[in-house]
Amino acid sequence: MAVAIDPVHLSADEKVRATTVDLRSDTVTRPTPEMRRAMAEAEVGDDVYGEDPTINRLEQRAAEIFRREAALFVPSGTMGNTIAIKCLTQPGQEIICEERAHIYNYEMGMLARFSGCVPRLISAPQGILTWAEVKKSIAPRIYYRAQSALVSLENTNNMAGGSVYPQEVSDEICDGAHEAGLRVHLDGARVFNAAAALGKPVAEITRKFDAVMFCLSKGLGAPVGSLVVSSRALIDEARAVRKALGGGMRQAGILAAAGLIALEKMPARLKDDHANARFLAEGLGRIRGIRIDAAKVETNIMVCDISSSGMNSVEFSRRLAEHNILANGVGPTAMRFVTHMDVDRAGCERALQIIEEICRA
Ligand code: TLP
Repeated sequence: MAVAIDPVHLSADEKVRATTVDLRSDTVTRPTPEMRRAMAEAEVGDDVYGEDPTINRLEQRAAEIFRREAALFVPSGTMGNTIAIKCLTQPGQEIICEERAHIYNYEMGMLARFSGCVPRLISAPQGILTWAEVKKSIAPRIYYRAQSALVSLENTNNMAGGSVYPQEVSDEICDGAHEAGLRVHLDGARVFNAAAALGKPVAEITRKFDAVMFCLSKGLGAPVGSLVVSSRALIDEARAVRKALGGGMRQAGILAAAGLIALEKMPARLKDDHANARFLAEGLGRIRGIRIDAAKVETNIMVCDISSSGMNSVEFSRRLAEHNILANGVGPTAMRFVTHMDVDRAGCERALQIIEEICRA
């Protein structure tokens, strides 16, 4: 008699993980088998001595890809932004950014804490600033006003739903700011998503910025790490600031090995995340109780309004989690959904089915 064999050998934990659709962020991805192999085999050295060959290669490749003089590997996007902004400002100055900017809202007050600067916030539809708005926010040159030193843009703009700067808009801001004597930083945590949406190389869309921070550990799928790219002089200074912040990482070539795969191979697949996000947004748009303009979802992030569902975002995310669908509230009645390499089309379909059931109930 044939014996029935159960082909599934998952622990209870693994079963939950296998059925969970995690749409909280693209930071949740796990390294691919190829990344893990590269990490195990990475050649390493002491990076504080500049002797880690894998980190040196990653920094060199980042500089080449962004067509800049130099790059610096840092442990996180927050540290990358902190270092770049410290190098681009002096204490007592003002930094112009959009009101939803990550550097202002989610980086523990680092502008004040490490650079001694204050933010000048601008609200902008879809989170996309224009030169006309930035120009109006520049402090007049009066002795009692903190002087504007830096404009910081975020591309894609996370909390505005992953919106993308048209290149002419960011170019105009950079040109205008430079003419006015200000410098421009890019929080490009997801600049590869922006490049994929625009169909242009990252080097082209970032060429006018003084410094760019980008993350390997978001859509590109690496477990850890970000880079700052800029001129040789700024990166030399940035290396010292990184050390002062405790970011000198010794044999971190193990991390850079995964980062190299993220940098070389993963940008090509971001369009799949964008297609899944659009699919999810269109589905959400058809569910009663949810308001979203799917046509505005350009990359892998969407923020929707759930006020007419009768639930707040805490309740909504708790109900979703009961069905192993994870998503974060980003306001009392605003939910954010983020697609990434560990969520496929079937996962999006399942999420939509559960959201529909919850809203119907
Ligand atoms: N963003 C995280 C949260 O902190 C909100 C996320 O889940 O999206 N810039 C931008 C635009 C970011 O979205 C993030 C992380 C960072 C910087 C900081 O990166 P890390 O988390 O590596 O410090």
